[in-house]
Amino acid sequence: MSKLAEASAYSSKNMLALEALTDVSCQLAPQVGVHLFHFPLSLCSMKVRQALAENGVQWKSHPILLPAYQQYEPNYVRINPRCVVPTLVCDGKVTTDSANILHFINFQLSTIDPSQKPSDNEFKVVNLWLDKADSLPIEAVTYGDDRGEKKSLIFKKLANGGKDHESKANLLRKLVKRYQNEKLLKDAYESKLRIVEATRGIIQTPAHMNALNDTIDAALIELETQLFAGPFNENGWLASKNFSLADIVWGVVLYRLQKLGLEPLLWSKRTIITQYCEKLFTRESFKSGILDWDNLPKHVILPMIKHKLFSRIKSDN
Ligand SMILES: N[C@@H](CCC(=O)N[C@@H](CS)C(=O)NCC(=O)O)C(=O)O
Repeated sequence: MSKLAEASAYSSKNMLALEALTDVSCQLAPQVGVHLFHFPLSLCSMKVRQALAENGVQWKSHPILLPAYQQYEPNYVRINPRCVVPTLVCDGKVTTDSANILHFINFQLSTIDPSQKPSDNEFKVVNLWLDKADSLPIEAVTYGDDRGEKKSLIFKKLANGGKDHESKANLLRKLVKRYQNEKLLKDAYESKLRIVEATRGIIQTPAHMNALNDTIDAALIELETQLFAGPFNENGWLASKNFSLADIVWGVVLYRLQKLGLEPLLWSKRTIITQYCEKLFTRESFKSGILDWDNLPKHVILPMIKHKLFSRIKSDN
């Protein structure tokens, strides 16, 4: 089984995605203050919103409506050529890739007392757990795994056998043609098309999905072992005595797996993971960064419906 099938398309193991940007000037981005381009229910956006809350950073919200494919609009792609959310902009400078953004927030923007953060030594372990979470193939599981019996409605709709990825691929092919004379856009759409097609291939191949389930299973066994052996068992967190970025990313991953109805299959017998979830999900920053965004507000829903209708009419022409 190829690495591609087992890891996220954005994992450094895959080398499929365009390189992440770190603090790169962009004329099209807002020039003053901290801005986040994100989608309320996106996993990577959740991580970044919680990190902003944890680190006491004030920010302005720019919703990018994924179901309306706003992540492919030229003016957004000129800011984030990966055609994904989240994107962080700080005084006109762009940082992309959620893992990269988390580091940027933690080391460049944080306003909290360093004594409340992991020590330098602990940070090595934090990074290890960040990498493990980042390489999990959560997108394919979200769209392709229909084992969860108590899956929430919104995720039931997403698991449609890869149809969503087929629509995205069709749109991206049109965009590659339309913008063939603007190199940045053409390269961005081509790269995203390769990722979407690879992900669709995985979702639609049962053997790949089985391998992927095994990857998730193995990761949860490792998580359980670390919770027993590491700082969590002494009233600390996953990788360190103090709360860290590793807890943010694993909290979000576990929350997504729970929403997919996979908890009974994956960790109902691993009580230490349930205890860890309870501790994670009751943290204030989890509430403000994730739970408060769970119900899409009207100002997000209405433009999304309008955009869907409008773009359907446009693409029918
Ligand atoms: N971790 C990568 C991946 C981000 C990612 O996959 N974002 C998803 C939402 S969680 C997205 O924007 N999907 C839209 C699409 O693929 O069309 C990054 O931050 O660049």
